[in-house]
Amino acid sequence: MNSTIAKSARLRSTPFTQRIEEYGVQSYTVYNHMLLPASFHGAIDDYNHLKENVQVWDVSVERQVQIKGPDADYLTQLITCRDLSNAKDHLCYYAPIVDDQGKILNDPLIMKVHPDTWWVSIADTDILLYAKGIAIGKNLDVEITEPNVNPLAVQGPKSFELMRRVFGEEILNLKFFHFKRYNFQDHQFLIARSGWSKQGGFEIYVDHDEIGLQLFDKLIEKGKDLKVRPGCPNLIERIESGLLSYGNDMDMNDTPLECNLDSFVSFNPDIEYLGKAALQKQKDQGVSRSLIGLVLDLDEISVTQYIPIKKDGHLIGSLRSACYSPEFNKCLGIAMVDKSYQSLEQNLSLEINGNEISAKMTNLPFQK
Ligand code: THG
Repeated sequence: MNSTIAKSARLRSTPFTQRIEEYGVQSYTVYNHMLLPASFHGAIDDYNHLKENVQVWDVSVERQVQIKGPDADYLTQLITCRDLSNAKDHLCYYAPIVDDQGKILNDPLIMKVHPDTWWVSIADTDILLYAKGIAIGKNLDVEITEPNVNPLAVQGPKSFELMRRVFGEEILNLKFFHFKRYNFQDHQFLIARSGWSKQGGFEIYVDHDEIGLQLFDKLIEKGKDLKVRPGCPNLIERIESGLLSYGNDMDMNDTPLECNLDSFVSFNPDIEYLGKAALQKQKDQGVSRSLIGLVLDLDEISVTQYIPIKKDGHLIGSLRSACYSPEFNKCLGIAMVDKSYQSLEQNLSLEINGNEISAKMTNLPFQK
């Protein structure tokens, strides 16, 4: 199939789309109604390059839902099961958003960017609408907007050297999941030591289109000898690293406890959020299924929808993401599997795609 995506204003471009195209983006996916580059030189080439060098990613699709006003603390806590009561104004919090049944609606990073203002850096669902609905229903004094913020991620082992060249020595003091404001062309950008890879790096929250483009060009120019390239989140790298992808590995039929996100679920009696009672009940009873890693005896695999997993004719779960892993020289999968069928490190024969496949279950993240 050689079809392409028909672009329109509804399928939003980003301030960097023109550059991304000049640098030869091969394919896009759609995320938060916006273009997200999906490959530049093919998955394996992009993967190898990311693990050795540095890439600049247009991750404008990581939209910020801004919650501001006197009730901002209350509303932000109400929609997430993570305890934000002591949230610091220089730290990023991975914080699942859940509904009244404790099901995951999104898995953003949340940051308190000013005393009365939060940024919810969302995955691919319309959290602005959810937050507005709750604010209206509860008559809260908040303003909920999507500011013109378009993150650029600088990822890869050489990201530190590249960022040092552009922002100065001081950027190297920024610790993992901390954020701070740094100057470029007399403009202050909020920069976090974060990003959706485990190769090290930063995310720059670009809130000025024109200076943002100059910044993009400067990163490419200063990184020439570091072999910098425009890039994008990489399926293989993120599966090997155990980074979960909302909409792929989990959706609104799953709870954080079923997705091994227990450490981001608060049962502190002083914390109030939607879905807490349902999650407390599930915790007390124990989950009946959970996400687990699969190491598959296959040369290649591609998952574009949940694939049923059967054992002796019984449906025992679904395979949700998978790829061939150069690191493991096998295929790795992330699957939701009934607890009663989970057996670690044993070779099992599973029926996947109608074929009997030898698989080993293993804890996430994958260990070599
Ligand atoms: N950065 C920003 N916004 C985002 C993403 C991001 N929005 C969409 C999506 N990614 C949200 N999901 C994740 C999932 C995992 C992580 C970040 C965002 C992540 N996890 C670390 C890990 O699993 O090791 C750390 C988690 C922790 O210990 O707190 O980085 O990437 N701005």
